[in-house]
Amino acid sequence: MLLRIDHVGIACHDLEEKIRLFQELFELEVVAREVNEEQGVKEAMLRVAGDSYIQLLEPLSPDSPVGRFLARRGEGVHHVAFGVGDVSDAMGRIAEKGVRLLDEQPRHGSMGSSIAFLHPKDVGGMLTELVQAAKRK
Ligand code: V0V
Ligand code: CO
Repeated sequence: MLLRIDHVGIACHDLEEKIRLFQELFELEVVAREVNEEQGVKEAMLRVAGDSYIQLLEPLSPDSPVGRFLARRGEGVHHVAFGVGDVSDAMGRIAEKGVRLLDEQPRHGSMGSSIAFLHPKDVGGMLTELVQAAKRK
């Protein structure tokens, strides 16, 4: 069902500062940036290799998933995202196993992807995202 680790999402207070840190430490390049109002984040994707990325996330407000996470736990790993071929199919198969889906429908994600989240309490404490990449043109 899973094709790869698509990205690891890192919550931070200052996106520009953390972009500089990851560029400097690991010589990564920013390949996309986006403000995603629905998810309450400003984010940047830094390519590690192939289709795997570090996603840096700054909250748009304290009352958002990443804002609440920062207040409670501070900066650090926020979620792990797995690449799947068909996100709706994967959501159905995982929900059948009793895992709570945080999204009823796939939503818009970074770089034109379709995404859905699984409840961390049902995945060993790991907030999990499923990602169907946009079709290449
Ligand atoms: C909360 N919990 C976490 C967690 N956030 N555990 C692991 N990792 C996290 N990131 C724990 C929390 O400590 C509680 O445990 C429990 O889950 C329930 O939390 P809650 O009180 O309901 O906290 P909320 O209201 O902040 O909601 C948490 C969830 C929320 C996960 C339900 O953050 C959510 O819906 N997230 C999905 C959307 C999202 O995260 N978007 C931002 C990334 P205790 O204390 O009860 O033990 S956007 C993105 O990745 C994009 C756009 C992309 O990839 O393209
Ligand atoms: Co993500």
